Parts: sequence; C-alpha cells; structure tokens
Amino acid sequence: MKIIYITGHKNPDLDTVCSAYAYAVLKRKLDPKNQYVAVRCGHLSDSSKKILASLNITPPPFMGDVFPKVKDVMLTNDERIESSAPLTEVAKNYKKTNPSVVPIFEDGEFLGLLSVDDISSWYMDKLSKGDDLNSVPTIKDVMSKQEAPIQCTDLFEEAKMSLSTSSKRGLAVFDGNAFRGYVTRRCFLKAPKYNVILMDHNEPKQSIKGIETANILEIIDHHRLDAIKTSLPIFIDAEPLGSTCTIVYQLFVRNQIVPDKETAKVLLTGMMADTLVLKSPTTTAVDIAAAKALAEICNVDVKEFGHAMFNNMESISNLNPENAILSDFKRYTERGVNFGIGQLEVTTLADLDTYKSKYLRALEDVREKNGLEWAVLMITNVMSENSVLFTTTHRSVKHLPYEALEPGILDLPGVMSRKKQLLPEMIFTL
Ligand SMILES: [Mn+2]
Repeated sequence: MKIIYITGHKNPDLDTVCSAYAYAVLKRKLDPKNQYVAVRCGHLSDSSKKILASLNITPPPFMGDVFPKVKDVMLTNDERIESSAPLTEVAKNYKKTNPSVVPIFEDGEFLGLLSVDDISSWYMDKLSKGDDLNSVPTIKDVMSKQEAPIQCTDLFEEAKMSLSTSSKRGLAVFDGNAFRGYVTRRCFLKAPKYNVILMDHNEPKQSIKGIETANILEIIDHHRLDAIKTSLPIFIDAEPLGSTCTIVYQLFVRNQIVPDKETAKVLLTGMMADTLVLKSPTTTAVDIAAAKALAEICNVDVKEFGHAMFNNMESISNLNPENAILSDFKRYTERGVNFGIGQLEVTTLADLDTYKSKYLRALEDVREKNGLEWAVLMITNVMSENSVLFTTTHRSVKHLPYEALEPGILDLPGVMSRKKQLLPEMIFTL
C-alpha cells in the first residue's frame, strides 16, 4: 500500500484546499488499494477557516514538506532483548538477519544499540590480555558508549551525513524522548520518494517544499503550465476553467461516480470562491453547469450558497491589514519591474472609510519589505461585481485607465479578475 499525498499550492485558498479534499475522496473510490491523503502546505486565511467551519468541513491537515525523513527508512524490532541477558541471547537470532546493530533494553526501557563492533572489540580485548574466553558476558558488559539519538522527523540526507561521519554502524531513532527504532548504513543506500498529486498549481516554486525530491503522480490544474520534468509518464488534467474544483467534478462524472453531499458542498465552495460566485471573467459555461449539478446534489441555490459563503467572511476592517494583504498576494516581474497584486473579496464597500488608511499604510510596508517597486491591493465586491484598487505611489499609476476616488485609491467598475483584467492593464503601463 502506497501513501499518496494530494496537495494544493502555498498560500492555500479555498479552491486549492477544496479540490485536494474532494480529489482524495474520488481517488479513494477509484483506487482503494492505496492510501490517499489530502494535505495543505500553508496556513489558511481567517476568512477561509471561517467559511469552512460554517460548512462543517475540516480542512486538510498541514504538511510542511515532502523531503524524505528518517522515519521513512528506520528499522523497528519487535524483539526486546534485555541488557542483563547473556550475549548468547543476541547470538540466537544473529544468523537469521545478520544485523549490524541490535537495540537493547533495560527493564523494558531502551538502553542503547549493541553493534557487532562492540562484540568483536570486547573479545579482541580479552584475547590481547590473554584472558579466559570460556565465560559468556552479559550484553551490558560488551556495550560501548552510545552516540546521541536522532529524531524520526530528521531529514534523510542530514541523518545519512551524521551516520557516515560517525564511527558507529547505527543510530537510535527517537520521537521526542521515546525510542522508535534505529537506522544502519544500509538504510541510506537509496533515498525514498514521497508520492504527490499537485492540485490547482503545477509550478515547483508554488508547491510544497521538497517537491523536487518527490514523485509527482498527477497534476490537476487550471493555471499556465510551468511544470517540473518527470521521469515517468503522468496523468495531467489542465483546463482553462474557472476553478480546479470544476475539473475535479468533471473527473467524478468521467468515472461515473456521484459525489456525496459533503464532497459536493466542498467542491461548490472552492468553485464559488475562485469564480466569485460565477461572476469572475474566468468563469466558463462548464463551471456554471458544474455548479448547478453540485447545488442540486446538496440541495442549495447556487447564488444563495455563494453569497452566504462570502457573507460569512471576516470583515476586512477586523483583520490585521498586512496579514490580510499577504493572504492572497502574487508577485510579478515584467519589463524589469518587480510588483505585486493582492486581492481581497468583500460583500460591501460601504465600510471602506473605516479601514482605508491602515490598509494603505500596510500596503506600503508590504511593498518595502518585499523589495517591490509597486504594490497594489484589489478589493473586490462579489455582490456588485466591481473593485477598488489601493496603490502605492508609482509613476505608472496615472497611466492606468481607472478614475481616482482619492489619493491612492482607484475605482475599477466591472473588474473582478486579477489575472485577466487588472494584470494586463498594469503591465501595459510599465
Ligand atoms: Mn484555483
């Protein structure tokens, strides 16, 4: 049984976590022989957390990286040999497995590793002194001083290094203070690889840490392609649709599986979030049809469900402005200019005055801390389908085709998409 991790991109949004969640449900049905685990490789924004909580959906657990670890190669022994036992106790099983080290216990607690070197040096020592070799020593008599244990979450490459520079043949592996197993040099002959399915992204830079050391098994995405080279042929489903959740829904259909109510709700959530209740210009007829079908399964009205979802978001005046801006912030380099665009969705712009000055200040901080020439924040009203744009001072601002409402704030009627509407206009002014 293989474990296959399904992960979305860094700075996870709802489409990324919901598509990973739902695709894991589908894969478990299609391939019950393997274990599919949906994970997220970053922290969710407060708004996303709140929306998922209101729908009773537990988000996928956090996983920081897919680098191979000590726990993936360590050995475990069911046998508990006590240090007070005679060395014959170890000799009994030695022929079967020829272990280079054997874990030894004292009153049931792990004491250390006995290595073949310990045994040979003990006997060599006796021989050199001309001592009697007829009496059998206890295991404890023979054991040498122990090396510090390593942790099961330590990286494979680092542990390999520690062992190769140590005079020992093996190292004990702990989880905190508890003994879990041990590694020998043989454990490090080949690095294990994690199996990963990428959702809602394909660029290694946007992926979980360590992705370059993993086996990518599949990619399900709706972004431009800039993927890693793979060594084997893989399944890719990349389509220019409004959300990755739409693609996952299509995969359910293609496999003639009807998503259960819970999964349908999860898919609809990701879809509503990425298409801004099907109003973003990235929305296609396929998204609209999929949303309708999913809404029928969960017995809700698409628009009502979408608007209720956004209504459930934390008002942005209550958020920490810098964290809010960075929760969905994308950086670009065009014509030698480094700039960034953040986007926040709201259900009203009536309270703009309560937060505009602190957000403008925070935006300038974000610009400076990230070494950008220009930073903007698009605040999109998903109800009325328009946005306002907060901007730092930059020579290009006056060339944007938008009217200024006041210094640093522009009006963007009908604009909802960062990649399809705002980004091309910004690049044009550079
Ligand atoms: Mn997406």
